[in-house]
Amino acid sequence: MVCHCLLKGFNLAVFREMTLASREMPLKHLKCHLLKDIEYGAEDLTILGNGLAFISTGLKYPGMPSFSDDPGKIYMLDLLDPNPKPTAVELQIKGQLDLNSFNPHGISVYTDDADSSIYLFVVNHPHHGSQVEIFQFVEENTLLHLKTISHPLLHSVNDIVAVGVESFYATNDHSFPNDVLHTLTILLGVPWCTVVYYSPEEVRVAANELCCIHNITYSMSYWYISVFMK
Ligand SMILES: [Ca+2]
Repeated sequence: MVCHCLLKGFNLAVFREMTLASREMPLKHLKCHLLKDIEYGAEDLTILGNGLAFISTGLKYPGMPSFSDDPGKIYMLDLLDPNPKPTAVELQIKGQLDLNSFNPHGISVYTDDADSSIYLFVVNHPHHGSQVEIFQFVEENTLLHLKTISHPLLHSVNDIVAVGVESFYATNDHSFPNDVLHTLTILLGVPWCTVVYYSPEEVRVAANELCCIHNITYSMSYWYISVFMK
Protein backbone atom coordinates (compact mmCIF):
# COMPACT_ATOMS: atom_id res chain seq x y z
CA MET A 1 0.00 0.00 0.00
CA VAL A 2 2.83 2.41 0.92
CA CYS A 3 4.66 1.67 -2.34
CA HIS A 4 1.43 2.17 -4.27
CA CYS A 5 0.82 5.54 -2.61
CA LEU A 6 4.41 6.63 -3.23
CA LEU A 7 4.11 5.59 -6.86
CA LYS A 8 0.88 7.53 -7.20
CA GLY A 9 2.52 10.57 -5.61
CA PHE A 10 5.51 10.30 -7.92
CA ASN A 11 3.31 10.00 -10.98
CA LEU A 12 1.28 13.02 -9.91
CA ALA A 13 4.47 15.06 -9.45
CA VAL A 14 5.75 14.01 -12.86
CA PHE A 15 2.38 14.71 -14.41
CA ARG A 16 2.24 18.21 -12.87
CA GLU A 17 5.75 18.93 -14.13
CA MET A 18 4.96 17.66 -17.64
CA THR A 19 1.79 19.74 -17.89
CA LEU A 20 3.41 22.85 -16.33
CA ALA A 21 0.54 22.85 -13.82
CA SER A 22 2.68 25.00 -11.53
CA ARG A 23 6.18 26.40 -11.68
CA GLU A 24 8.23 29.13 -10.09
CA MET A 25 8.74 32.21 -12.26
CA PRO A 26 11.87 34.39 -11.90
CA LEU A 27 9.93 37.58 -11.29
CA LYS A 28 13.02 39.73 -11.00
CA HIS A 29 13.75 39.14 -14.70
CA LEU A 30 10.28 40.04 -15.96
CA LYS A 31 9.57 43.50 -17.34
CA CYS A 32 5.78 43.53 -17.54
CA HIS A 33 3.47 46.44 -18.11
CA LEU A 34 -0.21 46.71 -18.96
CA LEU A 35 -1.06 47.49 -22.59
CA LYS A 36 -3.71 50.18 -22.23
CA ASP A 37 -6.96 50.16 -24.25
CA ILE A 38 -6.86 46.42 -25.02
CA GLU A 39 -7.70 45.01 -21.62
CA TYR A 40 -11.28 44.11 -22.65
CA GLY A 41 -11.01 40.54 -23.85
CA ALA A 42 -7.65 40.27 -25.63
CA GLU A 43 -7.98 36.72 -26.91
CA ASP A 44 -5.19 35.76 -29.27
CA LEU A 45 -2.05 37.02 -30.93
CA THR A 46 0.00 35.95 -33.93
CA ILE A 47 3.51 37.15 -34.72
CA LEU A 48 5.32 37.95 -37.97
CA GLY A 49 8.98 37.09 -38.44
CA ASN A 50 9.92 40.77 -38.09
CA GLY A 51 8.47 40.97 -34.57
CA LEU A 52 5.14 42.63 -35.40
CA ALA A 53 2.31 41.01 -33.46
CA PHE A 54 -1.40 41.14 -34.32
CA ILE A 55 -3.78 40.99 -31.32
CA SER A 56 -7.52 40.24 -31.37
CA THR A 57 -9.59 41.97 -28.68
CA GLY A 58 -13.15 42.47 -27.47
CA LEU A 59 -14.39 38.87 -27.75
CA LYS A 60 -17.95 38.30 -26.57
CA TYR A 61 -18.60 34.62 -25.98
CA PRO A 62 -21.58 32.80 -24.42
CA GLY A 63 -20.91 31.99 -20.77
CA MET A 64 -17.89 34.29 -20.58
CA PRO A 65 -17.89 37.72 -18.89
CA SER A 66 -17.81 40.72 -21.22
CA PHE A 67 -16.46 44.04 -19.98
CA SER A 68 -17.33 46.25 -22.92
CA ASP A 69 -20.18 46.57 -25.43
CA ASP A 70 -17.83 47.94 -28.09
CA PRO A 71 -17.23 45.82 -31.21
CA GLY A 72 -14.03 43.81 -31.37
CA LYS A 73 -10.83 45.26 -32.76
CA ILE A 74 -7.45 44.18 -34.08
CA TYR A 75 -4.30 45.80 -32.70
CA MET A 76 -0.66 45.66 -33.73
CA LEU A 77 2.33 45.70 -31.40
CA ASP A 78 6.02 45.84 -32.32
CA LEU A 79 7.63 43.29 -30.02
CA LEU A 80 11.10 44.54 -31.01
CA ASP A 81 10.31 48.16 -30.14
CA PRO A 82 13.25 49.38 -28.00
CA ASN A 83 10.81 51.51 -25.99
CA PRO A 84 10.45 49.73 -22.62
CA LYS A 85 6.71 50.51 -22.69
CA PRO A 86 5.58 50.05 -26.32
CA THR A 87 1.98 50.86 -27.19
CA ALA A 88 -0.38 48.79 -29.32
CA VAL A 89 -1.88 50.49 -32.40
CA GLU A 90 -5.47 49.85 -33.47
CA LEU A 91 -5.62 48.73 -37.09
CA GLN A 92 -8.15 50.37 -39.40
CA ILE A 93 -10.37 47.90 -41.25
CA LYS A 94 -11.49 48.71 -44.79
CA GLY A 95 -13.85 46.79 -47.05
CA GLN A 96 -17.38 45.43 -46.78
CA LEU A 97 -17.17 43.81 -43.32
CA ASP A 98 -19.85 44.85 -40.79
CA LEU A 99 -17.67 46.33 -38.06
CA ASN A 100 -20.59 46.78 -35.62
CA SER A 101 -20.87 42.99 -35.21
CA PHE A 102 -17.15 42.23 -35.49
CA ASN A 103 -16.36 39.71 -32.72
CA PRO A 104 -12.82 38.37 -33.28
CA HIS A 105 -11.56 35.18 -31.62
CA GLY A 106 -8.54 33.13 -32.81
CA ILE A 107 -6.22 34.68 -35.41
CA SER A 108 -3.36 33.55 -37.63
CA VAL A 109 -1.05 35.41 -40.00
CA TYR A 110 0.26 34.06 -43.31
CA THR A 111 2.96 35.51 -45.58
CA ASP A 112 2.78 34.59 -49.27
CA ASP A 113 6.29 33.66 -50.43
CA ALA A 114 5.35 34.59 -54.02
CA ASP A 115 5.06 38.33 -53.39
CA SER A 116 5.54 38.76 -49.61
CA SER A 117 1.88 39.76 -49.18
CA ILE A 118 0.67 39.42 -45.59
CA TYR A 119 -2.75 37.93 -44.83
CA LEU A 120 -4.53 37.88 -41.48
CA PHE A 121 -7.10 35.14 -40.86
CA VAL A 122 -9.62 35.96 -38.11
CA VAL A 123 -12.28 33.74 -36.52
CA ASN A 124 -15.37 35.96 -36.24
CA HIS A 125 -18.58 35.39 -34.23
CA PRO A 126 -21.07 38.02 -35.47
CA HIS A 127 -24.41 37.54 -33.68
CA HIS A 128 -22.94 34.37 -32.07
CA GLY A 129 -22.32 32.82 -35.49
CA SER A 130 -19.04 31.31 -36.66
CA GLN A 131 -17.11 32.33 -39.76
CA VAL A 132 -13.59 33.16 -40.89
CA GLU A 133 -12.52 36.54 -42.27
CA ILE A 134 -9.46 36.92 -44.50
CA PHE A 135 -7.75 40.33 -44.52
CA GLN A 136 -4.71 41.63 -46.33
CA PHE A 137 -2.34 43.81 -44.33
CA VAL A 138 -2.01 46.55 -46.96
CA GLU A 139 -0.54 49.55 -45.23
CA GLU A 140 1.17 50.46 -42.02
CA ASN A 141 -2.05 50.49 -39.98
CA THR A 142 -4.70 49.06 -42.29
CA LEU A 143 -6.38 45.70 -42.92
CA LEU A 144 -8.34 45.27 -46.16
CA HIS A 145 -11.17 42.76 -45.82
CA LEU A 146 -11.02 40.32 -48.73
CA LYS A 147 -13.36 37.45 -48.00
CA THR A 148 -15.77 35.82 -45.52
CA ILE A 149 -15.73 32.03 -45.31
CA SER A 150 -18.56 30.04 -43.75
CA HIS A 151 -19.26 26.31 -43.99
CA PRO A 152 -21.40 23.81 -42.04
CA LEU A 153 -18.22 22.07 -40.79
CA LEU A 154 -16.97 25.40 -39.39
CA HIS A 155 -19.81 25.63 -36.86
CA SER A 156 -18.00 26.49 -33.58
CA VAL A 157 -14.56 27.73 -34.55
CA ASN A 158 -12.22 28.76 -31.73
CA ASP A 159 -8.79 29.08 -33.31
CA ILE A 160 -7.22 28.88 -36.73
CA VAL A 161 -3.86 28.36 -38.36
CA ALA A 162 -3.35 29.62 -41.92
CA VAL A 163 -1.34 27.37 -44.27
CA GLY A 164 -1.99 29.17 -47.56
CA VAL A 165 -3.49 32.32 -49.06
CA GLU A 166 -6.99 30.82 -48.75
CA SER A 167 -6.44 27.63 -46.76
CA PHE A 168 -6.32 26.88 -43.05
CA TYR A 169 -6.93 24.41 -40.24
CA ALA A 170 -9.51 25.37 -37.59
CA THR A 171 -10.64 23.94 -34.26
CA ASN A 172 -14.30 23.50 -33.35
CA ASP A 173 -14.53 23.81 -29.56
CA HIS A 174 -18.13 22.50 -29.56
CA SER A 175 -19.28 19.09 -30.74
CA PHE A 176 -22.44 20.68 -32.10
CA PRO A 177 -23.43 24.30 -32.76
CA ASN A 178 -26.46 23.61 -30.56
CA ASP A 179 -25.55 24.32 -26.90
CA VAL A 180 -27.94 21.70 -25.50
CA LEU A 181 -26.48 18.91 -27.67
CA HIS A 182 -22.95 20.09 -26.91
CA THR A 183 -23.61 20.08 -23.15
CA LEU A 184 -25.03 16.57 -23.50
CA THR A 185 -21.80 15.33 -25.13
CA ILE A 186 -19.82 16.83 -22.22
CA LEU A 187 -22.04 15.13 -19.64
CA LEU A 188 -21.71 11.83 -21.50
CA GLY A 189 -17.96 12.29 -21.87
CA VAL A 190 -18.15 11.96 -25.65
CA PRO A 191 -15.15 13.58 -27.38
CA TRP A 192 -16.71 14.87 -30.60
CA CYS A 193 -14.84 18.15 -31.20
CA THR A 194 -13.06 18.39 -34.55
CA VAL A 195 -10.22 19.96 -36.49
CA VAL A 196 -11.35 21.05 -39.96
CA TYR A 197 -9.18 21.69 -43.02
CA TYR A 198 -10.46 24.32 -45.44
CA SER A 199 -9.31 25.25 -48.91
CA PRO A 200 -11.34 26.50 -51.94
CA GLU A 201 -11.01 23.01 -53.42
CA GLU A 202 -11.64 20.88 -50.33
CA VAL A 203 -13.28 21.07 -46.91
CA ARG A 204 -12.91 18.05 -44.62
CA VAL A 205 -12.60 16.92 -41.02
CA ALA A 206 -8.86 16.48 -40.47
CA ALA A 207 -9.15 15.08 -36.93
CA ASN A 208 -12.09 14.07 -34.77
CA GLU A 209 -12.99 12.43 -31.47
CA LEU A 210 -11.25 15.26 -29.62
CA CYS A 211 -12.40 16.83 -26.37
CA CYS A 212 -12.39 20.53 -25.34
CA ILE A 213 -9.93 21.68 -28.03
CA HIS A 214 -9.06 25.35 -28.33
CA ASN A 215 -5.77 26.66 -29.70
CA ILE A 216 -4.06 25.38 -32.80
CA THR A 217 -0.63 26.14 -34.27
CA TYR A 218 2.04 24.60 -36.49
CA SER A 219 5.72 23.85 -36.29
CA MET A 220 8.08 26.13 -38.20
CA SER A 221 8.53 23.36 -40.77
CA TYR A 222 4.72 23.14 -41.37
CA TRP A 223 5.09 19.36 -40.99
CA TYR A 224 3.12 19.20 -37.76
CA ILE A 225 -0.12 20.81 -36.59
CA SER A 226 -0.54 20.99 -32.80
CA VAL A 227 -3.90 21.24 -31.02
CA PHE A 228 -4.27 22.29 -27.38
CA MET A 229 -6.98 21.08 -25.03
CA LYS A 230 -8.41 22.68 -21.90
CA1 LIG B 1 -4.14 31.20 -32.22
